[in-house]
Amino acid sequence: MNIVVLTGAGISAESGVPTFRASDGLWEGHRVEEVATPEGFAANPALVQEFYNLRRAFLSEVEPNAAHLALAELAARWQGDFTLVTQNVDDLHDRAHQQIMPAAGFSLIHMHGELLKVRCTRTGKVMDWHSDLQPYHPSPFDPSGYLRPHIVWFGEIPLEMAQIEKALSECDLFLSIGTSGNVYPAAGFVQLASMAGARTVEINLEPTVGQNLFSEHLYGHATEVLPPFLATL
Ligand code: BV8
Repeated sequence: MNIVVLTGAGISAESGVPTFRASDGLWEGHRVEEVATPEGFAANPALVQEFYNLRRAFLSEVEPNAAHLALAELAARWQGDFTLVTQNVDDLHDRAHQQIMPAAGFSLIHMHGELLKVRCTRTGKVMDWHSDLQPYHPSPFDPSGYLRPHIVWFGEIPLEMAQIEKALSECDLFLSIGTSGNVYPAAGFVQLASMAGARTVEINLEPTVGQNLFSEHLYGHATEVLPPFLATL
């Protein structure tokens, strides 16, 4: 039995990490185009680096919640392949699976990158990074390169797509947890899982735009509805 789980900002909401699509369409006070696109970074690197510096620093103030931990408990006892794909750039899943070790066959994929990693603009090399980046932060990998957040911006290609698509083509169960289903290609994963014949479940605070693509639905706060549901698996 192979499972693919897709998570979004909603699974981190109860840890205190703001979700993205607040009603005013702004993202922590900024328009997405300004702070989450290569063009925005080129136009105003100081604004974009500061936007990510603040979010990177905030991680030290938050902890994994019961939903992250329930997924870690499932991964510890899961017999088949368990692919956890997150759109989130926080490290809350990583910390949950460090607290509760997963069984073999587990993979955690950050398809939109990670706040605690940076990338050289010339060599593409990635390294762990926990402090601030300056607007034009010299790269240790190449004198003509700079360090940018290791984040997939709009218009950029998400990470590990081949691995994700392979897992979806072989999965028996697909859970989508805490995502509004606005952003592609993640929002299309449920269709790939369905084509593979998987059981698909939408688990979210409220129905999403893609609700009809799922065979089952479970609505409520992730920390309340996820642990009892995962216990049935
Ligand atoms: C790509 C990193 C080509 C940045 C992010 C027109 C139509 C369709 C598509 C497009 C289009 N124009 C452009 C596109 C493509 C574009 C896209 O989809 N745009 C959308 C906005 C229309 N996509 C891209 O550009 C992607 N790249 O397409 O490349 C390609 C594709 C495939 C193969 C080859 C080439 C790149 C997208 C990545 C952008 N980067 N993040 C950063 O984080 O700083 S996306 C960003 O949104 C975050 O990663 C976030 O995770 C993601 C999705 O948001 P959600 O996680 O869903 O968060 P949201 O706030 O929206 O929803 C939270 C949900 O939780 C809500 O439903 C809420 O009800 C629920 N909730 C809240 N509290 C709780 C809860 N649920 C449970 N419990 C709770 N307590």
